[in-house]
Amino acid sequence: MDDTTPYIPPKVWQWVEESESRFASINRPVAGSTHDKELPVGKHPLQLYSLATPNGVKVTMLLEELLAIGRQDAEYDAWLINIGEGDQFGSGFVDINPNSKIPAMVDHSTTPPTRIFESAAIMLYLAEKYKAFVPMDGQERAECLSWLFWQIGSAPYLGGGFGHFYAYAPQKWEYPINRYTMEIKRQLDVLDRNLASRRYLCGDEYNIADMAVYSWYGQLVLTGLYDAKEFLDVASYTNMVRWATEIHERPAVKRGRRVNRASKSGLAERHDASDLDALEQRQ
Ligand SMILES: N[C@@H](CCC(=O)N[C@@H](CS)C(=O)NCC(=O)O)C(=O)O
Repeated sequence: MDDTTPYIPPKVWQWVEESESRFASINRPVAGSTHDKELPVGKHPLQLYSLATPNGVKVTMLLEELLAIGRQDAEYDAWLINIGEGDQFGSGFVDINPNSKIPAMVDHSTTPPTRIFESAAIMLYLAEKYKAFVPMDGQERAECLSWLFWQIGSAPYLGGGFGHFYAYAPQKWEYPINRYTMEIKRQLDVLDRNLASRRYLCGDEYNIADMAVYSWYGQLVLTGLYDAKEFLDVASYTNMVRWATEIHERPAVKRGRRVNRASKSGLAERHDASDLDALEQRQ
């Protein structure tokens, strides 16, 4: 790309395979599978196919929280889907998520098995199945679903917008960085103002909305997602930092963050609670 020549869009867009972007090997303008690959199935009814990105971590956080409150029937197998290698385009994965994105889950306790894709749909499915971490009626439920859906609508501006142009794009372009920074700082302010008078997003109870929002915005302010803590002046969102820190330190959240993480501090695959126990003991 020559930055000095203004881009004039052609009449009809044509796909020219990128070479510069770090996502060049996975970006495509069409859906569907690229290769045949069956998904493995483990011993538990719940089979998760995912990766420890913020969208993946939300679900493993919830599963670990369910286990922590004694729901042993929430035991699960978590299989690694390496999106950098194109695993999301394998035929077995596309069968359970035609949108080719992690996370996706299959519940084999139903006949036929139930497939669920989209992280918030998976969270709601699990929270309703186990009747935990979601208010079942009234204003509390409306508030929880509002913040849960807020996360799904807002995070693409953070990941696909701000994160992409600030951290991943081949060059730093001022126009998109300004545009998305403006929006992300507005979103952080939305959260910070809400948390000024509430312990959790919906009030006194921790629920799936906190888990979903923490996985993106909590990790942004605490762990340096996109290495943008200073640029975004995250420390100024004091209520956010207080809320995120409390969630970050929960034992189940620490466990959830380690699942489907192919590094020394994590587990590429998880098939039993003892897998995480062993990892925790080693560190
Ligand atoms: N709205 C979806 C977004 C899922 C998503 O964007 N997943 C990313 C990883 S964080 C992915 O699988 N990307 C692979 C690709 O785009 O090919 C959800 O909440 O589940």
